[in-house]
Formats: sequence, structure tokens, C-alpha cells
Amino acid sequence: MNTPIKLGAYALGLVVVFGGTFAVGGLVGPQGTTAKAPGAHATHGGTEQAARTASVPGGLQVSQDGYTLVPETTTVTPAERADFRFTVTGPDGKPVTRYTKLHGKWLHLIVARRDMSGFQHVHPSLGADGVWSVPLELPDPGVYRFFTDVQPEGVKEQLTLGTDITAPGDYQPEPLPAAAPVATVGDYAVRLEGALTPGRSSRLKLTVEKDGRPVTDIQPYLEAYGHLVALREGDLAYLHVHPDGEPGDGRTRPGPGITFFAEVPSTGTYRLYLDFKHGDKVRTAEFTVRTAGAAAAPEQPSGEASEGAGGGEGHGDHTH
Ligand SMILES: [Cu+2]
Repeated sequence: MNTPIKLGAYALGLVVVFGGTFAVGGLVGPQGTTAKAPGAHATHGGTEQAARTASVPGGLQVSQDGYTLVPETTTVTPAERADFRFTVTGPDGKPVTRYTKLHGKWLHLIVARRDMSGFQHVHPSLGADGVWSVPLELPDPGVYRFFTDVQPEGVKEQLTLGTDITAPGDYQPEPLPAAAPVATVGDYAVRLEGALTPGRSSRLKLTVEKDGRPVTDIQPYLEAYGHLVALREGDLAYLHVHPDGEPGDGRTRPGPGITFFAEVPSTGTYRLYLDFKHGDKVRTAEFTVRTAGAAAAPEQPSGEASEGAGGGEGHGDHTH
């Protein structure tokens, strides 16, 4: 299954774009909402405030445009399943109780430890009082980044708010896995083709195989055949990308390939997390990807795969 893949051979497109506005559900969808450079979204907000915040990648701020992520507790006992509760407060300081759905859910909570391990993507439930709650376990000690993709009612764009939650204890950071074109998760192998070019819409194609055979019956999950989250090494800037095409549009097939368009804001190393559903179970395939021009991580003990994503460039003028 480990057939090396030239990542430069971008067969299809996946574009990952960073930016607070970028994570908006359906933004990368066929309805043609622009997904260009983060600054391009300034026109949506129409205010100077929006113009400023739009240039900041998503997930770096606990508060944006008057909306604030407020956890009820900022520490969690590791390896213990418990309800994690939080609110999103509005400009009036009160918990928001009405939201706009994003890809079938009122709120998406993404969790990753600061070393980019321990990825989780869950959907809390909302109480009438505006308190969100979800059973959650942080397996190991460390500082975790919590991201909420959310769109309070009346707000034009989706917000990705982020905060740190600590699981106290002896933190043993895991080194970032080397860049490689194939990720395995259970019986599945997912191959990544395409390259991330900073500041440009880049096509990424992810191809799913099970036991060496292409999977052609990927199940829709949250109104798409795949969801891709990208985190930037160093600050965990956040990007959530939906595929090009969606179930039932008459042209998008349920695998084996899933195509995304993404635009990363800077040269660097990113961790990609692909959520896909098959056999009634959601799995996450993870990749380390360096953009074109990014320096190899010097401290990686095992040699970086020569097929690293830095290979291809110049493709994809495909703005979406
Ligand atoms: Cu979600």
C-alpha cells in the first residue's frame, strides 16, 4: 500500500485556505462563495474591524467580532471522560442561544494537543441556556487547543474561536511525524496528492483505499465526503476545508478520490486531518505537509520522505 506518490503530480485539486472567514461552512462549496486570500473576505464584513480580523488566520483568537469562547473550566483531568462545557458569548456579554447551522451541525468542536497529536472532532449539544456540552476525554497530559467553528445567528460569517485547555500532568510531547504521501488508519490507506503553495489556491486529492482496493462507497459525513482540517506548526492556525463537490450534486462520486481546494497563508509545515466515513464509522487520516519553500525539519530523527509536499508548484491557478 505504500506506493510512493509524487505529490507534485496533483491530479485533482484541494485548496486549503486559512482565515477566520475561511472555515465558513460551504464556503468552498459549489455555490461559488469566494475562497481566496483571507483579505479577500474583508468586503463581506464591510467594516474596518472585519478587514483587520479577516487577515488573521482562524483559531488564533478567543474572541472575534464581539463573540467570545468561554469554557466553564480550563483544566480537564487526563484520561477521564467528562462533560466539557462552554458558552459563546455575544456582544452583549450573554451566551448566544441561536446559531446558524454549518454542515449539518450547530457547532463543530475540534481539539488537538499543542504538539498536533490527539485530534478530535466532535459536536456538542446546546442547552436552552446557551451552554454547550459534550462528553470528552483528553487521553494524555498537555495543553490542548480547542477550536469552535460556529456562526451565531445574524452573523454573516463563520467564526473559528480558539482557546487553550490544560490536562495537568507530565507532558511528553510527541515529535511531529515526518512528511509522507500515504497515511494509514486502521485497514485504510489514504494517499495525498498535490502541493500547498502559500497564498494560492492549491488542489489536494486524497484517495482512500481499504486492504489495497479503492474505496468507492465513501459515505456522506456532515454533508460531504470528507472534511479537512489543517493546523499550522508553530501557532496552530486553523483551516477547515470542505471538498470540491458534494453528495448528490450529480457529479461528485463517493470515492476513492476526494478533492479539496486549500490556501495556506504562509510557508511552513502543516498537519492535515482528513475525516471520512466508511462502514458507518468516521476515521481520521493525518498528514504532515511542508509547503513549497519550507525548510525541512532538522530534528526529525527519520529521514523526511523525499516525496514531501514541497515538490510541486506552479499548478493551480484555480481560485474557487
Ligand atoms: Cu464537525
